[in-house]
Amino acid sequence: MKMPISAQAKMPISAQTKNLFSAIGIAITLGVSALPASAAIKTVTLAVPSMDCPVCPITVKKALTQVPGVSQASVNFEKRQAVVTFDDAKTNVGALTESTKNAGYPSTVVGVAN
Ligand SMILES: [Cu+2]
Repeated sequence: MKMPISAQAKMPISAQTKNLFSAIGIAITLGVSALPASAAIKTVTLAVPSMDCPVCPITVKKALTQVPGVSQASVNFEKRQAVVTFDDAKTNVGALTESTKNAGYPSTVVGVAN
């Protein structure tokens, strides 16, 4: 009689352990699949000092948003800055500064955020 009781007592524990492992497995799977997507989206702030009138930001914004991989670009004339959200699997900061330069507005990187 003692043996079946101890065997029964162990059963739920091993079942819990299996559930725990499968939960960890799911968490790892989700983590791995979510990581590249979240790491790829970055936001860079560019200084664009040569913008000298309120129409300039329109040209700069157009140049930035035409770069493949750029999802958003907001250009602030007062700050002389552009804040660009991009997928770093598709483009990079160098391509962004190049695009504003080609549009007539050389820019430099203020900072990059993930
Ligand atoms: Cu202008």
